[in-house]
Amino acid sequence: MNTILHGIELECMKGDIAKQPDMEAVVNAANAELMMGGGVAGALHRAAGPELAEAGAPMAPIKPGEAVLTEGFRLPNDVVIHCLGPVYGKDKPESELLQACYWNALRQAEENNIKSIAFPSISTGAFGYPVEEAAPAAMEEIAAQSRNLEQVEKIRFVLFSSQDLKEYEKALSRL
Ligand code: AR6
Repeated sequence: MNTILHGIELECMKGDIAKQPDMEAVVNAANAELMMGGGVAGALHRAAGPELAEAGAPMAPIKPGEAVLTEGFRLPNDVVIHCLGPVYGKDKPESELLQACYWNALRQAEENNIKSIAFPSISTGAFGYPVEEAAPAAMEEIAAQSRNLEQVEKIRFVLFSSQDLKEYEKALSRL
């Protein structure tokens, strides 16, 4: 599903965040230490190689809502933007911290002249954020920021399951 909003192409698709060769940046659903993990962090670190964790180490730990940038190493992307999402039920207020991830990731992209960025569904795996709440929060923040973007031209959500894809498409269609 594709939409243009304020001149920005917004897309939702099912797929693997580590296999997005046409995007300049991919976003990692990171841990605070910026180390290898499960889910998205596992897929990205495995594909990028050990240099990804070495590059992140000097910037760790990061706090919920923050985003930092490294190069992509063996990934097909120039850069990885690492976001620490909130742990649902622990890091509060969850929706503000989740939206801060998207805001900070887009700010990093803008500062680094990045034209295309792919996001996973931050916090909805190990961190337990219900996808039906996370999807509209993420999409509303992207929509709010889209009018301020000068470098970013394309934003993609890469969802792992059909159910997650459905939730993000629903949120996109409501914008
Ligand atoms: N591509 C796209 N989406 C994926 C992939 C993939 N390869 N793998 C999983 N997902 P999670 P979080 C989906 O747990 O909740 C890590 O271990 C997954 O189904 O990766 O922010 C870190 O080290 C879910 O919908 O991120 C942290 O400790 C979504 O991506 C912690 O988990 C996010 O799941 C971060 O937890």
